[in-house]
Amino acid sequence: MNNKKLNVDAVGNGFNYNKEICGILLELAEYEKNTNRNIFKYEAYKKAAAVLASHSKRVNSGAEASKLKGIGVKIAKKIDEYYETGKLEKLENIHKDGRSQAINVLANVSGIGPVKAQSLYDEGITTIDELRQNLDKLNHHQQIGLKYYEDFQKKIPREEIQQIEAIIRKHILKLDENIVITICGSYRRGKQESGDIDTLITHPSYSYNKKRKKNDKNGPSSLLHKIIDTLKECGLVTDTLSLGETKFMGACRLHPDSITRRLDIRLLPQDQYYCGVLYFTGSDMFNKAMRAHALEHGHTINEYCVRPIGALGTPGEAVPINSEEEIFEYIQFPYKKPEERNY
Ligand code: 8DG
Ligand code: CA
Ligand code: CA
Repeated sequence: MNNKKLNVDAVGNGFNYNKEICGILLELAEYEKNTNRNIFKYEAYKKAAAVLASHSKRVNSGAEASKLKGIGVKIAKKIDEYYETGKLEKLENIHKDGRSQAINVLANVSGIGPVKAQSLYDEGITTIDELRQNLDKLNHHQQIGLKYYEDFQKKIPREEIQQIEAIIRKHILKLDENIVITICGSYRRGKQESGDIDTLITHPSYSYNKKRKKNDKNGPSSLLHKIIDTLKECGLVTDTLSLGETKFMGACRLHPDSITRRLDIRLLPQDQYYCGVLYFTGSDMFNKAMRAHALEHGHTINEYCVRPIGALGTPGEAVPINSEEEIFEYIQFPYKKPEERNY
């Protein structure tokens, strides 16, 4: 679960006829996640917002909205209240509630989740400035998140990601020309702006199924570490939030005076690469729709593999996958180009 702020423009594809209601529902979603830690309600509000965002016309009443999948009686009532009075009492109260507002702000720092945000609040920290006076209460990731708090809130223009991608490619391919690189997320879906840079990498000799020896020079850990070292040397990567065997989370920037950006790099085995590319391309809503479709067609899919579901309901062996298209074929879902996955 990530804590980036939800954004009405991030849901749906094309024009949003229900932008106002979506904004309200996304605010309620944030409130449920951060203040109440109620992930069910968070998901329900997010889903309702996504359904309304992709609806082809403006809904004029709760009754009309409730005909859509994912919008129940309670949300319908809120829509009516908003249309009738021009506001929503629940949201007015949340806005007046200092605790909720403070927790929302704190939970927007990379690395600070709802639990940490609440404990900071309970210790009397309510603003970013106060947090900056209390660095000792934060771990390394959270300290870097705070250092770049303002920068990380800013969206990254597509042209800037293109430039960053070119640098990543140039330096990584110098290490080994067989490395495969795909920038996924909203960038791959063609969006003009993205929240961060989701990079997936694989190498033909790194496979999940082929057992490898310990300390193998081409094993995952040494490859990812080499990649990060190279990207630091060339000046692109400035900070590390976390670095494991297969996952780097960090910060990068084009030039010393550019805005600092969030960069994630994941190293995947080549036999799990396309499931990873599909998953990390998203959108989140598209993934949910695709998983549901897969189940209806006797398969279970996740970020690693596609597995048929047997007669007893248990998943079988992962099927070999060599492209994203093959995943769509397996589950009989008409192929959608990345730009068509902005659900
Ligand atoms: P953005 O960065 O421009 O805001 O949008 P994004 O690229 O679509 O979102 P992201 O948060 O960077 O996540 C990348 C993809 O990972 C997302 O499109 C789909 C997949 N994903 C899920 N579920 C989740 C989840 O709960 N959290 C995150 N961070 N990613 C998820 O399917
Ligand atoms: Ca992203
Ligand atoms: Ca991301």
